[in-house]
Amino acid sequence: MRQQLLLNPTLRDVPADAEAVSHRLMLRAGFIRQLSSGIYSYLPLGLKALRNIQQIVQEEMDAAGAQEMLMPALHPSELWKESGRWDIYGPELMRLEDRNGREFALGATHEEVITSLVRDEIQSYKKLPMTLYQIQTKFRDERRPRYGLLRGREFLMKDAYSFDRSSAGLDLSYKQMYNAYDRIFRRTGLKFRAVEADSGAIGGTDTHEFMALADVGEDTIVYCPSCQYAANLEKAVGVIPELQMTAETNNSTPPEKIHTPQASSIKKLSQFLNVKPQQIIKTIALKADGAPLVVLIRGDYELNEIKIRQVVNAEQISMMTEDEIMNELRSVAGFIGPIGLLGRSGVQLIADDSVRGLTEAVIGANEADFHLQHVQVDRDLPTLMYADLRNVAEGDTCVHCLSELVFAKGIEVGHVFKLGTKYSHSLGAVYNDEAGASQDIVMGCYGIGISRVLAAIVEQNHDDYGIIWPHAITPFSIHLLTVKTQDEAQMKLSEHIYDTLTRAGFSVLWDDREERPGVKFHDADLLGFPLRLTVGKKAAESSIECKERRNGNQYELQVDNLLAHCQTFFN
Ligand code: 9G3
Repeated sequence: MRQQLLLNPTLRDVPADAEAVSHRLMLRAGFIRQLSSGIYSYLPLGLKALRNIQQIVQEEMDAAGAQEMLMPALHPSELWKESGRWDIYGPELMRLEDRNGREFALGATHEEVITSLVRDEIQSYKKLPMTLYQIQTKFRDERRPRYGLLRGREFLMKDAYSFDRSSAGLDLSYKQMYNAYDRIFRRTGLKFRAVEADSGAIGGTDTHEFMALADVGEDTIVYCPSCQYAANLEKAVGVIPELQMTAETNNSTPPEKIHTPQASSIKKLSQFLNVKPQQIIKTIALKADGAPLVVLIRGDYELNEIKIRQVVNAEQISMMTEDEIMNELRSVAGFIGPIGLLGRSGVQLIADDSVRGLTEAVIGANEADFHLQHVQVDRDLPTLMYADLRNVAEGDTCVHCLSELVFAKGIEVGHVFKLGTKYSHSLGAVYNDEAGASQDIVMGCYGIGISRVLAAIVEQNHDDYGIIWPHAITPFSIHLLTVKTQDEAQMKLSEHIYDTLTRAGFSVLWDDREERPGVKFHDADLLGFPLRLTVGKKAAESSIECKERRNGNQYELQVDNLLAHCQTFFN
């Protein structure tokens, strides 16, 4: 491709609201342009990179035995009403009416569509197992689209759905998709980890997220550097390190009330009493589906709402208001404590494991500006119920091998779920088994954010000068620069190189623009193709200059050795 023909508007500066480096670089390098908030056009270079990712996904999906198809983006509301999700999702589900006033949703995901299709088209057990997939535009009206392609309102997703006779069958399909995802992300060159995750609103049991490691990532993952354990913080478990008991523990001292004016936070209390947060027990007043729930946790840990929801089997968890604390607990916000609350009718009290066996602990006295100290949990709170309700924290160790856990930020680029019969049951997708009995089909669903993968790759592959494309994804393999386009020798040699490499199957972008050399070198670094070839003053000696974008290596090369060199460099 000759660059003077290419639509590739590079920029020196980008809008201030482009916070993520991948957003800035893809705008500056002329890969994408924003049409509206969270909605982007892919310019030719952006589309080439996107298509390369898509190609890897298709190859691995097909190799795993999945069949590609394409479903509509316009979904009749009836389907979403049948699954019950029309009312569950709020403004995030984009809705519109057709000319006859019929309601439609713009597809945010396709469980309803695919399950209704399988319901109508598959009846016999002989057709199972089957995995179908598509690569299609999804619409989700995010409240805060941000970071360019990382969180858009219209994005490209590969979504696959598996259909099995039994949960044992689903386990095999799930494993096959999981392994295909591992191959896909390895081929893209992404640094990633598959982590145990929470299935969230979609329901189902097992689920794993594939996280690309990046500081801009909105998820926190926890992994063990020694064994395979890895989980989203939402779900991660860890071993609490043994406390070095500083305070002597004379078991005789009963809980003693102490005046702690305005010490309503852990920090203030810890400073006022000169005790470590590990010795303070936080008492947090919640509402679980409306019912009062009091949770205890050690002062240096944070509550994990998803774990609480699962332990008490509640849908909604919220903080009690100050009034509710006063009226329903007859206590004072910031000074709530378990002693005196226990046994109060209707108040469920549960403690995180971090509270077990604490001695010389400090708790709220259920009175403004007062706390109790010298609390021995086993002595003073003998009937406490315990559960894992906390976010694991730095310093916790691996439950499998006791190595210290590592925390990292991640971008969710893939997500695999075991759905079970949630959709097949609500939509009536059944199959007839050998005995002719009707059985619910067992489903799994598997997503990859194709456009998000593109941005994640840029997040992990750039330097101060621009993008550094992995060979498997780069829009062009070679960037050929002619320093003086008026110089006949340089143009002739450039043409020869372009033809030779193109015929040999390399994708070459030839910068034949009437631009100063500096501009060409700058743009080549910004666009980030793996190998830059420069035809300059040594053209007469059939010598060109090569520069490898990733490691910066620069060297001269005789044109006769160029083809062999490229074959070595790219293989
Ligand atoms: C919606 C809207 C947003 C959504 C969903 C539905 C996320 C929704 C979860 C999934 C589950 C899997 C198939 C591919 C892999 C992920 N956000 N999810 O269901 F209506 Cl507005 O999409 N779907």
